[in-house]
Amino acid sequence: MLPRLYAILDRSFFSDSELLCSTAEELAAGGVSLLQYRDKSGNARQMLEQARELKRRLGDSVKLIMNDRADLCLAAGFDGVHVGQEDLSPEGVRKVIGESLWLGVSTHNSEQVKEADKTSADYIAIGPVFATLSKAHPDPVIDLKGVREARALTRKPLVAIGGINRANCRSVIEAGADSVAVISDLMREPRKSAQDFLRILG
Ligand code: 3NM
Repeated sequence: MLPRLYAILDRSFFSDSELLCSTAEELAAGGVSLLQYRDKSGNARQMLEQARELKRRLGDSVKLIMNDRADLCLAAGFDGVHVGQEDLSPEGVRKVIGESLWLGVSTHNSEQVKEADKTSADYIAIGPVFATLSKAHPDPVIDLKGVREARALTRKPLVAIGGINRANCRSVIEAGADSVAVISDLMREPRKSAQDFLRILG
C-alpha cells in the first residue's frame, strides 16, 4: 500500500512558497508519489494557502498528507493527516477526516507502537532511526534494532524516519520498514535524489 519513499517537505527549508512548490514538482518528476507537508511554525492561514497551491500544482499525481492539522487537510483537499504524540489523538483525527482518508501516527518507542497499533491508523511511523538535524528536540535514536522491534509489534505498514539517506535506506527496509520518510537527503537535488532512492529501494 505504501510506496517505498515517503517525501516530507518541511516549510522551514524554504525561503518562499514558489521554491517549496517547485521542489514538490521536482520530487514528483523524480517519482515521488507520497508527500507530506510539514510546517511546525503553525501559521494556519499561510499553511492553508501553501497547501492549496501544492494541491493545485500536483493534482492527483501525488498523495498529499498534512502534518498535524486535520482541519487543514480537509480544507486543502489533501489525502490524509499525520499526527505526533502531542497532537490530536488518532481517534480524534478519525472523527474529523472520516474513514476513507489516510491517517498516520508518529511513534518513538515500543510502547507507543503498541498503542498506535490499537488505533485506526493506516500506518505507523517510527523514529528517529538515526541522528537528525531536521527535528527540534528529537527523541532518542532507535537505530535499526528499534525498527526490527517495531516490525515485530505491528502488522500495519511501518514508515521509518530520521537521518535516513541514500547510503543507509536499504538497511532500514531490510530491518522491516515498508517505507522510508526523508526530509534533508531530498532537498539538494530533489529530482535526482528521489530517483536515486527509488532505484536503491526498488
Ligand atoms: N520526525 P531527516 S525524525 C520529522 O523521530 C521527523 O518522529 C522524526 O528528517 C521522528 O530525514 C524527523 O532530515 C526528521 O532526518 C526527519
